Amino acid sequence: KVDDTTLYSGKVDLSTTKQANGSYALEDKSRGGGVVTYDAKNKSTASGTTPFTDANDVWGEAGDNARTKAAVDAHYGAEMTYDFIKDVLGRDSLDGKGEKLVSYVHVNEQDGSAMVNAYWDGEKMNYGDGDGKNAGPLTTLDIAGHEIAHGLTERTAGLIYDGESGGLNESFSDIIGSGVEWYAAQKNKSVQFDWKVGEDAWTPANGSGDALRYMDEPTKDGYSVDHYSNYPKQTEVHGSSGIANNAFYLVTEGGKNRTSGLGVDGGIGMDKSQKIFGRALTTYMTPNTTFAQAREATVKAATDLYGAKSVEVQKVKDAWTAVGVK
Ligand code: ASN
Ligand code: ZN
Repeated sequence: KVDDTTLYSGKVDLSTTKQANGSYALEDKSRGGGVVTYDAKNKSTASGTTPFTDANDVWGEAGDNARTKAAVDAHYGAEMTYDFIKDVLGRDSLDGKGEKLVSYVHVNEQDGSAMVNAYWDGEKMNYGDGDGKNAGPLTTLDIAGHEIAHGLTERTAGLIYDGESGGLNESFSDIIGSGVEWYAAQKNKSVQFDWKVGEDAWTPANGSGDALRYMDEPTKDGYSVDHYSNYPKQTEVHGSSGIANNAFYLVTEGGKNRTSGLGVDGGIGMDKSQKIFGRALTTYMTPNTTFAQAREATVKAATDLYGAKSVEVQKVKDAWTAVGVK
C-alpha cells in the first residue's frame, strides 16, 4: 500500500517485515538477498542490527518517532536502486547474485557532529543527517543511487578512485543516481526527475533550487569541468566527473557542450543511455580505465546492444567528441 511518507519522495510503498512482537521492521525480504535499513545511532562507525520499527506498518506518520524519517527515505532509495539495477541494467544487485543492500542512517562525523555527506564503505551505505543549513538528511533518491552505485562499480569495473578512473568512478555514480531518480519518477508522481544531483537535500532553506552537481551544465557548481581540455586543472574526482556526466547528458537528451559548442542532435533517451553506460561499466571497464577507454567501452556496449551502424553508436561517439574525449 502506498501509505508511507518520505521526506523527499512523497508517499511510497515500502516493503517491510513483521517481527515476532507484532511490530514491523525496515527489512525487505522481497528483493534479492534483502534490503535492510538500520540506525547508526549517531556514531561515526555504523554497526548493529537494531531495526527501525513501526507498530502499524504505516511509516512516517505524524506522531511516529522522528528518527525513522531519514530511514524511510534511505530504505526507499535502496529499494528503487535495486529495482533500477534489475529492471533497467538487467542485473541482480551489486554482485549479480542478489547481494543484500544494507543502509545505515544517522551516521555522524568522528567529532560527533552531524555529517553533511553520505558514502559507500565497501560493504554498506552510510548516510549523514546533514547540518540542517547546508543540507538535510542525505537520503534523496539520486544520492542513494549514487552511493549504492559505488558498490556496483567496486564489484565490477573496480575503477580506482583517483585520476581519470576516479573521475569516471564518480561520474558513473552520478549517472546511476540520475537513473534511479528517473526510474522512480515513472512510478511515483511525487518524484521529479532532473539533471541535478542531490537537489532535494541541498541547502533546504534557501529555496534556490541549487544542487551538489549539474550534469547538464557541470561548471554551474563553480568547481566541476565539462571538457577534457580542462581536465588538467581539475583532477579531483568530483570535479572531473563533469566530463563524463556531460557526455551522458548529451547522449541522453541531445544538446551542446558549453565549452566546445559541439553536441548531439537529439538524444536517445534514458532507458537506452543507461543500458549502454551500465553495460560498459559492468563488462568492459577495468580499474585503470581512462576517459578515452571509457569512450571505447561505451561504443562497444552500444554496438552489442544496438549494432555497429546504429544511431545509438553514432550519438555515443558524438557525445564523447563534444566533451573532448576522442
Ligand atoms: N559523498 C561522497 C561520494 O560518494 C563521499 C565519498 O565517498 N567520496 O562521492
Ligand atoms: Zn561518489
